[in-house]
Amino acid sequence: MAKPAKRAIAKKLPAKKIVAKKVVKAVVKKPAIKGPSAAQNDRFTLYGFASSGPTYTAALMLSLCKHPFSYIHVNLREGAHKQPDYLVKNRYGQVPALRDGQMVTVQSAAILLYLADTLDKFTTKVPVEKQRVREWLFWQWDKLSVPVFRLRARNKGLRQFGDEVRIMYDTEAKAALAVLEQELTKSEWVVGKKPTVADVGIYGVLRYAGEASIELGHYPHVVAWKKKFEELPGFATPEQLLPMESRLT
Ligand SMILES: N[C@@H](CCC(=O)N[C@@H](CS)C(=O)NCC(=O)O)C(=O)O
Repeated sequence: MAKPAKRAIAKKLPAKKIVAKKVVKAVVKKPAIKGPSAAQNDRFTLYGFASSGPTYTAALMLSLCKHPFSYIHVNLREGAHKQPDYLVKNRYGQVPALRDGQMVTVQSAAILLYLADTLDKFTTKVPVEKQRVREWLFWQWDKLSVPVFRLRARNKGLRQFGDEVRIMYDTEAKAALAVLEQELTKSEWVVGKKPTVADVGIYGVLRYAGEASIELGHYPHVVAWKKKFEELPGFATPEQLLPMESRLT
């Protein structure tokens, strides 16, 4: 009686071994599927300049989306942004520009909207919210970016204008901050309950408020929002994201 039972067990063993091998193979393959593939690594190339706020905005979005990107340093000081090989990428002769495969897209707010759509991150499916996000990005460039970046450029010695103009930009920046402060008393993020590219775009400007001699302490909701934004996974500073030379993935 004992012998046939032993034979039956012996016969089943090889079959069990094959199953076990297959399981091991599947486990080994999993991380390769989840991690960034070579194609993902190669996908985006950002052209920019280390101290450029709009370049930081685009790099920050890629970082928040945890998407690797190559970085090409465009030497603004040597006029590289006005050379034919760069003007083919950005007809406006400015940084940043973002290459996604064969396509190059420019204007940082448009880059944010493009990345939000293509990566399906920092966006919303609610049509009215989607429209609000666009409104805030247009507002940001119209009312916030211009005074903040002009004041910063003056402090850095990159632009010269007198006190009258400085006061005008300062007043404009304060008026814009009052609008944002008011909005953030009603809503946790700029649009709705989750961060969107509206937050990314506005943060990309207010990061430089100090360098523009703009005191954010007068706007407590803006300060709280800024702190919360800096705690988002993938957040990184301009210094962490933008080197002074090109960097390939
Ligand atoms: N609206 C543009 C502004 C870009 C911009 O002002 N870039 C600056 C560097 S921060 C630049 O390239 N300046 C050189 C120039 O305008 O000739 C954007 O958002 O991309």
